[in-house]
Amino acid sequence: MATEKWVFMVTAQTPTNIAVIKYWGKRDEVRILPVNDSISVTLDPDHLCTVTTVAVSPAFDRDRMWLNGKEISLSGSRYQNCLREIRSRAGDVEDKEKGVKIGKKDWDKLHLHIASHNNFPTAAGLASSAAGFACLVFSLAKLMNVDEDPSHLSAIARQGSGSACRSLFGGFVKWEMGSKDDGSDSVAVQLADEKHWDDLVIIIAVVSSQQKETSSTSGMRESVETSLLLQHRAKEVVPKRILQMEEAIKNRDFASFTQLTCTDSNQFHAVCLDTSPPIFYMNDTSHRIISLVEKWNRSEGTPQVAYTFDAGPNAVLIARNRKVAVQLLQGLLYYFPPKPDTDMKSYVVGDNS
Ligand code: 2P0
Repeated sequence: MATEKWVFMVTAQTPTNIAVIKYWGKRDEVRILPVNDSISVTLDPDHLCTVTTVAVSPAFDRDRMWLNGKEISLSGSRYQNCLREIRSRAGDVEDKEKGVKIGKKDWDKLHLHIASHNNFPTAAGLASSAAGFACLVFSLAKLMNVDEDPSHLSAIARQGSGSACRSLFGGFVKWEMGSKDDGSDSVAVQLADEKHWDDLVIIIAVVSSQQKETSSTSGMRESVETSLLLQHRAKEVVPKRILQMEEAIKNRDFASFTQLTCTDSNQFHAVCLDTSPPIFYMNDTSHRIISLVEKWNRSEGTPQVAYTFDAGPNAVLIARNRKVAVQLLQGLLYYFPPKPDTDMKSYVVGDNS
């Protein structure tokens, strides 16, 4: 390593993902190991995403991170676990022009500066931690020349936030819960790439951009401790649903996809209600959106739109094609006209048509 001052930087952009079969509940809180498999769709990288720049320099005296322009602490175990795992896999990096060579062992002595931005509300149930930790791990892996495939990187991102492991791939992604205590087989795998089903259009109706009252981490802990429905869901329901969803995705079977997606979202929120004390993530507007979509799907005779809600009131609506998406947007704007400050704004994301 040369002694003169230099900085190496990498910038990466990572989209968030939306689960169609939900992760809710951990069997190991430290390693972040789930009680069931989950399946998600990764959004178009140009829409809801995190952009992270990581830099290393001998001029830095400690690891530091800024999130949306504000410095945050890196002392928590989730950040520490990701940094440790990445550093332990770092390779040699050489820049002949700068005359700098960083050897594997040097990474333990060098410090990092990390700047991360979300282009959507943080902690409002739009999976900001998923894009955030996936982007952090991916950009660090590039900076440090980590020679691991995305599934191995996903096991590191998982230790930052469970859902983050699924954002290392595009398209449809399964997070396999794994069975090993060390979590080495709790990884994400791609089921189908982003071109496989590119008729689908995802619309996110932001019902509220406020931070949620119950974080996912504490909410799922309370559900694991108190909800009998969660036990039934994890053991009896999800394993069958995962197989059915894989089949629906493989065959681009929108009717089955919609039935499974909506039912799974509703069961996840039923688990939240079955938790003591109960957790309410959806609000009246969320319920009205569900009724609207259900009525429309029934009136058409075949499903046109799937809905799913995460740990917040915002609706993720998946239209079977662009024509349906246009009709859906018109319906949303008619029934939920935006009002200043309190309104519901609609964003079109994942328009691949
Ligand atoms: C999911 N959610 O599968 C589910 C559905 C919210 C509802 O993954 O504690 O932020 O960091 O592992 O990943 C949100 O949970 O929780 C989540 P941690 P995470 O997308």
